[in-house]
Amino acid sequence: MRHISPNLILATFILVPAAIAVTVTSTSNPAPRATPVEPLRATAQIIDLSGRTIGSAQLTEAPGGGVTIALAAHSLPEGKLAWHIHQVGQCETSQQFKTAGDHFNPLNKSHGFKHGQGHHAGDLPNLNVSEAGIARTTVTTPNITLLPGTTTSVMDADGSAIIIHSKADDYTSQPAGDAGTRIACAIIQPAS
Ligand SMILES: [Cu+2]
Repeated sequence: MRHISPNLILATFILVPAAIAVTVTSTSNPAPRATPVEPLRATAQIIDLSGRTIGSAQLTEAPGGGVTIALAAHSLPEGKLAWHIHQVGQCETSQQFKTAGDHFNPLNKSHGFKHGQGHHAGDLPNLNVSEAGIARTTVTTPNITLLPGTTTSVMDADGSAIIIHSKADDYTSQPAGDAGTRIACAIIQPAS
């Protein structure tokens, strides 16, 4: 007959309930997990020079940085058109959208993807507008953020706007790519 140490028996009684207690504790109180964070979002309603809504853009902070802009608009002239993020969140039809200011350029670069000292944070690749006047695009620009308090944030004190122009951006001419007049405007606002 094997001799069982009284100490081992005692240890079993003490340690087993302790192990159960630990298990119960860890189940009811799981290790802290990263709280699922909703990506930052913004929205922008696009108006033309008569003040009529012709589309919208949805902006979403991209997981790897930057902002994805999904734009859909109609009643635009066919062809390639410039569009940019401009400095100020104002779309005044009576001012031909000029109060939206220049291109969003917090890093003081030159304009244009083809410029040696380019490009503005607000620069975007030209929009393709169909024969029916419809533009639909989704682009991710690494050059801006929706995170307030960041240098390249379009959600700054005076806001920002998306402007669509009457001509294509040549990606080199200063200060705005020889892109013609401003034909549509959208104030970027936090999505509710
Ligand atoms: Cu512009």
